[in-house]
Amino acid sequence: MFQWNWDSIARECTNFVGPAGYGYVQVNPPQEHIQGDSWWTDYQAVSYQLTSKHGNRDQFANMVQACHAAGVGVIVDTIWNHMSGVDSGNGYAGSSFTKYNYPGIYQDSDFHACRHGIDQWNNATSIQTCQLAGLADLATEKEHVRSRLAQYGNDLLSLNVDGLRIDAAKHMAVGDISNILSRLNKQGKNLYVTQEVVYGAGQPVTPNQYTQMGHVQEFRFKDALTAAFTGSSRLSDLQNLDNRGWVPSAKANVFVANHDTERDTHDLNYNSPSNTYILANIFALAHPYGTPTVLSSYSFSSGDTGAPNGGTGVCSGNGGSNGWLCQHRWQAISGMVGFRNTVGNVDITNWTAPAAQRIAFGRGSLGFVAINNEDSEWWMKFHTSLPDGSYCDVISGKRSSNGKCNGSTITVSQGSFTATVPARGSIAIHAGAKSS
Ligand code: LM2
Ligand code: CA
Repeated sequence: MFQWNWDSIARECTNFVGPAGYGYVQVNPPQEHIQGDSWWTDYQAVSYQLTSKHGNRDQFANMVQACHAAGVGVIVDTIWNHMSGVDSGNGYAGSSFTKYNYPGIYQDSDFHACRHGIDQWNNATSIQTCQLAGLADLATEKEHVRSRLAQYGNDLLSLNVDGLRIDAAKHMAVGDISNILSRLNKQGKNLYVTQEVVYGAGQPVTPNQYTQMGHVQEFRFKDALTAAFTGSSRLSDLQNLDNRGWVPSAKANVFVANHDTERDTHDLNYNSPSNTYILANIFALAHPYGTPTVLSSYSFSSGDTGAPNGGTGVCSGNGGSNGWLCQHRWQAISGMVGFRNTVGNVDITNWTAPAAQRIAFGRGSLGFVAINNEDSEWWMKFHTSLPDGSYCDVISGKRSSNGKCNGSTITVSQGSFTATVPARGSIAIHAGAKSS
């Protein structure tokens, strides 16, 4: 829920996120940050007070409670690698600081001696002890720094958060992250951890090195989807994703876009032509590889532009309003969340790919999806293990409370069905959305 403030996330958990079946919301960094309107001020930590442009400590705690009441866990974007990158100033809550001195928290000796940007991407020491985007790099091997970061993590846990996204994990040694995590008072909680380790060809710090601490964001999944949906590689080659040297499926956190990649013109985002962004999200939710994250964000003309509507997220129906996109509500995406929850971790069955940009596959007797990334309709007889019966296509609509589909209905008979998959479109049916 990129740049949504705490009060609006609390409402959206109740109104949509919980009922749609999402497991978690991921929220932006809640700690005090430098002043300024851009979204990225969040990533320049100034103190660990939970006062930020997204709300205060009480609002944060209330959001966690509201999301829990809706059956949704809260994952917090957590910055352990660095503090700010500006010479001096006052933070959002008023704390004064200089780049290497945060009174009462850190002093100069708590930062790495490398005081310039990362300049050797073939050298782990440079990647992990020099400055990412010029941000003062914490000496995460030091006792004081580790204990202070753990104190921050424990404060979040005391407010009942369910997971952490570890920002810039690649820029911290594995041993530093595992040490800090070992200090957290989980009290029996199965804390979800997802680590941002951007794969870089030939680099010495790799995503696979981080799997012992939790999930790792597998950026190669996003790269493969971008290539396939833009036509520079074949969609039909994406059946088996577990034999490519990526992090093992059970450790992979995957996505089509995150808040960084949606600002990169080489990647897919809501402006991508020919419905490719939606089709790629359908693929990510349909394919068993990894644990998918759906980005919900806002439209922007400049990459720096901060949230619309003062950070209060608003959606209506299956879409967004006031500048918010509300991707999590889009029919195809929320429909596929139901699909994912129904099919669980059942393997792919009945894979068929009659053309490079046309694929269809089942998930055993629980679901079936077809994706047509061509500019013409695709009519076909599909073989499926779904039991005979009528199913709501969850891409074009949903199952209403009266049991009828408000989109198209697909009837399976004796292990097959015929359907027309729209140009640059998709159909998906599952056992949790039968029509009566
Ligand atoms: C991340 N993951 O590792 C975040 O996902 C990403 O959004 C963060 O960068 C980055 N790491 C640091 O946490 C963003 C943004 C940068 C921005 C930083 C810090 O993409 O552009 O850098 O947050 O706010 C900005 C300026 C940059 C300047 C820097 C330091 O854009 O020009 O560098 O602040 O003042 C001198
Ligand atoms: Ca570092």
